[in-house]
Amino acid sequence: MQRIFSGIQPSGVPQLGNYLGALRNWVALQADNECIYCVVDLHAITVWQEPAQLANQTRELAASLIACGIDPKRHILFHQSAVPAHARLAWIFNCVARLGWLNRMTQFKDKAGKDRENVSAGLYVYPNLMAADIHAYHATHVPVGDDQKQHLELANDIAQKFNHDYGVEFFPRIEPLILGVATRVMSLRDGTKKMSKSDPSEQSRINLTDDADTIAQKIRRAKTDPEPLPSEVAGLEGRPEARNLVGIYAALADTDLDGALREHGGKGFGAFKEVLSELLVAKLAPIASETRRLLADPGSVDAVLRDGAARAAAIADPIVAEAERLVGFLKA
Ligand code: AQP
Repeated sequence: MQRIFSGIQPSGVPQLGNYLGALRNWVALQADNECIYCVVDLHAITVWQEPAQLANQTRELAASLIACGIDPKRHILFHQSAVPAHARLAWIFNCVARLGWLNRMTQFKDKAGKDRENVSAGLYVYPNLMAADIHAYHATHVPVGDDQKQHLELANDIAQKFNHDYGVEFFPRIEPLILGVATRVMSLRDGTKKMSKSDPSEQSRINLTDDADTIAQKIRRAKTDPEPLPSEVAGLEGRPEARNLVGIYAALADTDLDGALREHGGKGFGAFKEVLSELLVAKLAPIASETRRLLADPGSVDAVLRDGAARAAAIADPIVAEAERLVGFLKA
């Protein structure tokens, strides 16, 4: 049994990339592992979140996760701000990580863009908090989308430096689990840009709460090129939008790019988009309706999170207390 940890930000409604790159794998990993899944609200406020909405988004995301198949009874589901161990260890890691390491983080560069001077300091040290999230549980395996690979390498560097500086073997190495065909789902409007819940364009993504008509309309309007689909994967070269739609289809149909093209190669996008919409609706509509059902009783979702936080703290508190002792903090 491996201990798995992963998180998702309540920075909006979860989107198809979150589902295919992460959530679907989170669900599958529950069969053979001890899983700890976290709605990372501390991470979310690294960019502005309306206070009136953040609590709702946290609850709604938790409901979506349960609707996707996360089992909060057999595993742990909680929100990050309810377990102070994350912030305590993150501070220690802020003092272990080197500025040069953070300067290389491509997600910071992408998110800060040209406005570097004006983004929060939190956005810059985001990877240190992410390292703390994982190491606070001595988790060894972390299922994520492709975009988080660099942050996990940094989490290993931080653990290694901590162990070296304090002369211990305290934090274990972690392994990223980047699973499936759609490890990087791209925007429906621009095949070179990652699909994101915070993209200002609603048309760029499929939300896990979208109804059938909205899904069909977004897929119909998705950017494509005029050529029909190729019959072989090599024919997707230089066609990022086509590759993205075929990748989404393959992931949902439990096949690979070859399999999808064997089935649909030669078709025009009109016909292929129809098949893809039907598959999306079949897979996502049950998640949306279960999310709505759970949210009809918000108190019960909050109770799940409270219970998860107590169980998460019971694991993380002694580990973080030991890290603090190793650092030399007085434990009176
Ligand atoms: N487009 C994507 N394709 C595959 N995986 C993705 N993930 C996110 N987008 C894609 C994976 O989803 C998990 C949770 O992500 P997150 O909410 O913690 O942060 P993010 O990666 O920054 O996701 P978003 O949707 O782009 O959020 P915003 O817009 O708030 O920044 C992670 O495992 C991630 O890899």
